[in-house]
Amino acid sequence: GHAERSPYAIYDSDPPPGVPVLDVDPFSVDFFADPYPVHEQLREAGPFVWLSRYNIGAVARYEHVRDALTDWKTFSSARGVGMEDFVRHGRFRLPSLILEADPPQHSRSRGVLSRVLSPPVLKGLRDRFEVEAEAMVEDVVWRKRFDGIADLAEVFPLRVFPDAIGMGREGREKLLPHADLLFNSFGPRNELFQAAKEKVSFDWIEAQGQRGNLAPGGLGMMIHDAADRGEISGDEAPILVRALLQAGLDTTINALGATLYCLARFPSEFDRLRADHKLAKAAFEEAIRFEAPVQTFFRTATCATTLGGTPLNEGDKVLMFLAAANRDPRQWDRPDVYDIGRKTIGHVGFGAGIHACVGQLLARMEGELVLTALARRVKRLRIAGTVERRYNNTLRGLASLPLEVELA
Ligand code: HEM
Ligand code: OVM
Repeated sequence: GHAERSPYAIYDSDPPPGVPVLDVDPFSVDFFADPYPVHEQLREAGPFVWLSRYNIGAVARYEHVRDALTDWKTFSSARGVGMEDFVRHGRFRLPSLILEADPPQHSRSRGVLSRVLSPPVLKGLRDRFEVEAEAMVEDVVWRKRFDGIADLAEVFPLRVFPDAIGMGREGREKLLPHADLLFNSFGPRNELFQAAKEKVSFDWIEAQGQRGNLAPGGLGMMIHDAADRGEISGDEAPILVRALLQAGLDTTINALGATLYCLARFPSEFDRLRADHKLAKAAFEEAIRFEAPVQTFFRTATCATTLGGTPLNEGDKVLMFLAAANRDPRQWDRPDVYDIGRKTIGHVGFGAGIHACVGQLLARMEGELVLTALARRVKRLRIAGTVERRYNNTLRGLASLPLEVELA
């Protein structure tokens, strides 16, 4: 029968005629525990589906996720990339000047952040990151048993990323709770969101972007330097620093965790990596396709249009299942196999189009360095305990991954 509405639903529109209606909650813990059967249901029901719990349309096939991602004129980010519509529901925080912006604002912000995260800048960080990756892997593998998340996936980005930004030492433990809240805020205001909200205050993260709280030479100060050159205004700089702090830590932690989890579950792929350390980048990239640490984002239609053949009205929100697109059998051979030899090009784990992750080179550098260090020191990797998942409305990742290693 027709489907109960979520207590957190904020829309009351009816589905466009003829669209398949699904009574699934893609923001529930049951779903997060095993999203894959539902992803398949979403893809197979049709090119465009209606989520009756939230009264929102969604796309889960590769083609249509990509269509929405790459048509920013029609599918705007400026009304928020979460479930809430900034126009109807207000703003949950000062909006991001990059993630939650359209051109021309987006183009200016993006120009600055792409230079701050460009290959020559990353080259300057690489040696430091490499030393830390090797030291950290050395530290952890001699123990033989460790937690792939708490002892490795979290430790490395926390050690290198806040330093690279140039933030102070104090309060770094607040970065992950803030990211947890922000990524929860893209979903409904459910229990996950409420629990995350109790842990943090917004003033702190905004203050971290101020010039006075940033070290010279860091990525944060480079954003202020761009303001001094007139590329952005002085008020915009701290909000762009905030973007890096909010987007750059939890994502890479979950991506590293995903790669370890994949390599532990697919030992043949770990053997391939050990045989050829040059596959470290591929192992990381395939884990991002396979696990999609960022699972979903929304867009808002700017005009009457169609998506997957379904008519939409101006102002309609659409949910894009990046994770389901990354395993769409219409696009990928053996999509549910983690294969570090496959061509991952075109996956949407970093998004696509003008909003495609501006930090992806930094993320990949972190992944490459940690996995290369691991491939050098470890001969075998296996799961040695209960794997625990961490639940978030947008991020997919583990809370605990007990590992046992044999040294090389
Ligand atoms: C955008 C994923 C790491 C900063 C995005 C988007 C995705 C994503 C899917 C697209 C958002 C959209 O289309 O609305 C990831 C994943 C990461 C990662 C999976 C790790 C493996 C990073 C890092 C940084 C960063 C390390 C910063 C240093 C950003 C920013 C945007 C973005 C600022 C907004 C770009 C724009 O709107 O033009 N990311 N990200 N991300 N990412 Fe990442
Ligand atoms: C931002 C921002 C925050 C979180 C994630 C993100 C994935 C961007 O404030 O711009 O991209």
